[in-house]
Amino acid sequence: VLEAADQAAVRALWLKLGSNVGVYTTEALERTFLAFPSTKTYFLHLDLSPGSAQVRAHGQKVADALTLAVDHLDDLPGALSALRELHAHKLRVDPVKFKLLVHCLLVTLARHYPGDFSPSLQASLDKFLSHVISALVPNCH
Ligand code: ZNH
Repeated sequence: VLEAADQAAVRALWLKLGSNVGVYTTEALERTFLAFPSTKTYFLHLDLSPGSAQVRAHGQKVADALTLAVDHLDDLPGALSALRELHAHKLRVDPVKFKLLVHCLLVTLARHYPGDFSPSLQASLDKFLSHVISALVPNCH
């Protein structure tokens, strides 16, 4: 479980992001597809062109899952168990790909919140997102 100071930092940032979490996860997805094209293979059934409404809709779903995680920092594996099943068994996403998306999300947030993005906020967010990955990927360590 995330330490109290990390939890507080993540909750405070999430409050600040407000209803824009979906905007940033969408930008993170677009960056992931550009920087790591192998991640696109999971989304061949979607329109991946810049500004695509389908990518935005998917970005919002990922955002909602992250917000759910922020609301359940004491039990991420429980909160994300259905999504873990989905990604492991149905979508069969390579565990490595989660780190690529998380990397792009950190870059996106650093770009939009440069004043907030201290080394310690980066560290807290990185821990939070590592916990999310651990909850989503069976045996990822
Ligand atoms: Zn994922 C889907 C979340 C990562 C791939 N996802 C999904 C969803 C969600 C999510 C919420 C929706 C579900 C339903 O609908 O039910 N993811 C998520 C998160 C993360 C992720 C939170 C991290 C952090 N994914 C991921 C990755 C990949 C993926 C990395 C690859 C690369 N997903 C996916 C797919 C899908 C999903 C393919 C399906 C889509 C459609 O629409 O089809």
